[in-house]
Amino acid sequence: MSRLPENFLWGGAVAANQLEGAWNVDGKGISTADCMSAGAVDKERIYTDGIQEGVYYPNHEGIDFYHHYQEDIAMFAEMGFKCFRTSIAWTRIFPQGDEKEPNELGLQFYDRVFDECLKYGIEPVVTISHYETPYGLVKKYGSWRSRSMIDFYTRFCEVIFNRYKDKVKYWMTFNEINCISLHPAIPTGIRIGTDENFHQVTLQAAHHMFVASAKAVKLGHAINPDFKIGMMMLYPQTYAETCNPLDALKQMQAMDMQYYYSDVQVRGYYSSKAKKMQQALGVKLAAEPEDDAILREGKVDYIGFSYYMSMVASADLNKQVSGGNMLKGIKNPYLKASEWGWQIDPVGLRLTLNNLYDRYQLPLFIVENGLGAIDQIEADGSICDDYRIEYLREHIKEMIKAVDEDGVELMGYTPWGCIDLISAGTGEMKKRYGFIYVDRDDEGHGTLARSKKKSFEWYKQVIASNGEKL
Ligand code: BGP
Repeated sequence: MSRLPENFLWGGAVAANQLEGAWNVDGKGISTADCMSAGAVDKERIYTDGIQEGVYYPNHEGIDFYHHYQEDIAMFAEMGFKCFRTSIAWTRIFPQGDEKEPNELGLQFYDRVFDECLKYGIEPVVTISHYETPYGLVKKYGSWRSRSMIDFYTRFCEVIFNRYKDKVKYWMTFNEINCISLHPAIPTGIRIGTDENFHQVTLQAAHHMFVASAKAVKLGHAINPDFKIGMMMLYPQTYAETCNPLDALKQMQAMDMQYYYSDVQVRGYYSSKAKKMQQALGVKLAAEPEDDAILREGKVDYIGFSYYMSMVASADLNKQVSGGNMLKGIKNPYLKASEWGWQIDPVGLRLTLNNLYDRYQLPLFIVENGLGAIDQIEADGSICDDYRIEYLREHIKEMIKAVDEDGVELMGYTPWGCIDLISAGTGEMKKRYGFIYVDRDDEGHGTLARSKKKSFEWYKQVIASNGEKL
């Protein structure tokens, strides 16, 4: 007897910009992700102003999923995937972002991808905007700084909802929407000047994204009432460093900043606390009178989230550090960390599921989880990634407890990077998450051949047993 629902959506997750490659093929325009350089000396990537000669952009080739999707989806099917989370590259559909009519060749690519999934009974789960924005919109309008983005985004949604309404049921409006407050350039291309109030810029952009997301939800439901349209956030489970009430207060405030994003999308309004936070940060939102109604009418159907690690909050400001896609911070003496310093915390996933479900009472979907690691290829070509299996096994155990013992409503689980791809934070290939190895290195060399890691067979039995054989 399985402790998870029978229709539980096991699968894997990727994002268009990190694996498709073919960055300028079939009419595709340039996106912000196409302007992300490889990791520099400090390993953080740099967002360049357009594409510059002599700079290496790993996203340009990705793992060439654009031409390998059939082979890759066949391998997902072999593992028994029930769903596959990917995103639609906005610039395949609207190359500059503000065209009136979409690019038919771009639309056809996703027809092929979704048809291939459906052929195996794999349900596509689509992130509408995953860490990329058409560069044309950045240049011309300043990206999400501008309210005009709402119309470009909803037009994009209208086109893809209509086109794929019989193929795709599960959608998410923005990947890790709360990350705009950590690294705005990656998803939006927004650079914030030293003379600007960082929060004014990011929370104003977020307001535009909230309105756009809410409009998309309403529009999607009108096009197909069966659509399930969710939000997606990065969830940094955070502990107080000690039982000092001041540490507890810091912990609460750290989470308030994250809930700022989910509250609006789930509840459909800014809470009184959110408004106080705006004031305290010196933020004055420019909004239109209709925005309140739009937010109210566009509440999401479920909450998707990514979970990789947990954090520690301290009242001692000297201890707080954060940077890039990596949420570096205070060391938790009870936890081990990945090679990239991400603190591994399976119980934190159970807490996360409880926190979110208690707060919102909406179905949850773990749409990213996993261990980025350097894989060694043995002489016989095999890859024995026991560390990855252990990471996933321990997280799945806690996930099952949250469902079985705590009563959390959970739709599915899609580990990140089910096939090796470009790291969003560092641009590296060597930071791998996949069950499927891709022969490609950080300089872009390799045959792109796919092969199974040990975790491939392991995950296959996990799915076949609905989480009982771990
Ligand atoms: C999330 C992103 C993904 C993915 C993942 C792993 O923040 O939604 O796009 O990349 O993190 O991060 P990284 O690639 O930096 O290891």
